[in-house]
Amino acid sequence: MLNIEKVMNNLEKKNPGEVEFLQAVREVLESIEEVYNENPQFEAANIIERIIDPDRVLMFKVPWVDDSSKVQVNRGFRVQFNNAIGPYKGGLRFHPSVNLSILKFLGFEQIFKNSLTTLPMGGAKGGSDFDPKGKSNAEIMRFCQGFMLELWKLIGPETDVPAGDIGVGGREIGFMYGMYKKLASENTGVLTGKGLNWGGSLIRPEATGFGSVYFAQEMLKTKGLGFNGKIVGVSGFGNVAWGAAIKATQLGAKVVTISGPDGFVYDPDGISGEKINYLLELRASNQDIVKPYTFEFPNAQFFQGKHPWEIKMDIALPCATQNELDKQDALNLVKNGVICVAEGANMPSTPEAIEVFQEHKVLFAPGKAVNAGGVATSGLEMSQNAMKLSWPIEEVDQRLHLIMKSIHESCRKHGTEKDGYINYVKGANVAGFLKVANAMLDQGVI
Ligand code: NDP
Ligand code: 2IT
Repeated sequence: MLNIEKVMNNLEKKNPGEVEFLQAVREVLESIEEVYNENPQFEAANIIERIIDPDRVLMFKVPWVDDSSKVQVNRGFRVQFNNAIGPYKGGLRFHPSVNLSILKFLGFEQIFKNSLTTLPMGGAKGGSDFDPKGKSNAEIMRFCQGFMLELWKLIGPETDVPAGDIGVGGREIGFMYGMYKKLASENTGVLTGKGLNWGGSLIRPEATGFGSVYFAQEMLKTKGLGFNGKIVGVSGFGNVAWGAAIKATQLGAKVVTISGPDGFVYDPDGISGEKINYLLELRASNQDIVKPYTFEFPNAQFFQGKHPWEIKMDIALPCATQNELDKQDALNLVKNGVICVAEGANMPSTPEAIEVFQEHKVLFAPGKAVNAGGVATSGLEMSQNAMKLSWPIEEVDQRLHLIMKSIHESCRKHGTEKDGYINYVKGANVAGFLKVANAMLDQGVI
């Protein structure tokens, strides 16, 4: 029988203070307890202890020279968590907050997310505490090259395929790919999110946001609803927020918020058209702020240091970062009649916030299901690279759409409760876990 408290106590002893990692593991254990106990073969093979420890962690130093010729030092990581169902796969995050706890939580979540996509990909994550804010293009290039000088030893198109995450987009992938290619003397799909002229896939930049909205569409359908005419609140103003705003607008919704670490912007006219393009300019400026949006579009209001969740909205899409939506935010959303909360970011809602949504029977789905379209399209990029061809936009979009529908179906199958309410947290964790755990059983103790 699974003794969650015992497992968590041991894990805490081994990983002291790793708050985000412990939070992610507890959520999965609580969801899978029932199915784990029903299948004694999992306990016999000690699947739990084997799945909550990463296969390996690489930590390395990245010295680089800034524009004033000063030598800077950052720390780099790659956490290879589990490769039972395919090569390690997951993004790289460059943000000053990056530490082992955050990368282990993200790598652990990635195991189940990748399992849900239907594609053969294991779970990994990596990154650095390097802060891209205010850095020149040349500094970013030198850092990315220094980072890859260490990382290349551990990765390869059939072993581990990194991609982007916070602070890592097309530009950084380009610099890292260039260095990998030079070191490994091979031109393969070792990173995803590549440029279209050198092996990238159409739709990959939009995929996480588009997929999140496709998933939310399926959630709404279970209530006979859709995006048309709905008010949508988005947080963040990065890659995921941008894609989500485009797709929600295409489906007839009005997106009224974006946010950054400085606060949030409320635009009652809707963030569409040229305003969405402006998000790209804001990100490219390498500044840490969304306030300038209100200088460009004066009908919009800026709320310093606040979260968008106090605004009345039908659909909430948190697309910024972990633990950005707390219990009070959830209570505000519920009070204002929110219908659906779909996590574009990884673990943006705190456990207390999730409880509020579930108690009030709000449609709520976790990042590992909702945002899986990003890594799924990375998987499609790998397939195209392996076949040495590229699919047209319609084909990638159609495959992405089908994958999101299939993930929704898995959540429904494993998460529907007696009263008909779909517990997407449980559904996603159970479906993701079963595939990986069964693969581990098949492959023996390794
Ligand atoms: P970006 O770097 O493009 O954007 C991240 C956004 O979140 C920015 O608006 C950023 O503002 C904000 N942000 C970052 N850290 C914080 C913080 N500590 N407090 C408040 N705001 C913060 O990243 P993505 O859009 O790629 O990633 C957003 C989320 O989606 C992350 O949780 C990521 O793990 C997840 N995700 C990304 C996928 C992808 O394909 N890119 C796939 C699946 C999930 P600023 O940079 O100014 O701090
Ligand atoms: O969190 C994620 O799923 C990502 N950042 C995307 C990973 C990937 O390999 O495309």
